[in-house]
Amino acid sequence: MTSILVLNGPNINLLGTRQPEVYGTTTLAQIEESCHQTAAELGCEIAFRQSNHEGTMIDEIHAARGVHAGIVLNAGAYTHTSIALMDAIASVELPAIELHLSNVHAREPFRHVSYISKVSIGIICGFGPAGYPLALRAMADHLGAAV
Ligand code: DHK
Repeated sequence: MTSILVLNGPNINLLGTRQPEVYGTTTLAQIEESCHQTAAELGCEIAFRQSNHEGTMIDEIHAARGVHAGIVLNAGAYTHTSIALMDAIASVELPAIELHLSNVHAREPFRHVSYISKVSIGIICGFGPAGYPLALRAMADHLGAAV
C-alpha cells in the first residue's frame, strides 16, 4: 500500500496551547488522528512524525526513500532557514508538499521566505488543522489512482 510521510518540525508538538490566536487549539494528536482517517479514506498509509531537531528531520527524510511515496512537510521555523532540509528533500527525490497552519504570507516578512518551497510540488497554508487532510488529498492526487 502506498505510504506518505507527514513530518512536523519544531514547536509543532505544542499545538493546542501554543499561541492559539495564531495556531488554534487543535492538538497535534488530534491532527494525527484526522490524518489517519483521511489516509483510510484514500486507501493509503501514513507515518506521522514530529521533531524539534533539524538533524532528526533530515534523517527522517533520508529514511523515507524507498519507504514512502511522498512527504507532507510542516517544517515550522526551519522552513525559513534550513538549506539542509531543502537539500534533503532534493536528495531523496520524493514529491513534497509544504504545509503551514497559518498563512505565512500574511505574517512577518521573515516568514515569507521558504527554502522548502523551492523543492516542493505545492504549498498549503492558512487553513489551520484542515490543511493536513488537504495536503494528503493533494499528495494522493499527485501520486495517482494507485493510492
Ligand atoms: C509553524 C511554525 O512553527 C512557524 O515557524 C512557521 C508554521 C509557520 C505554521 O503555520 O504551521 O512560520
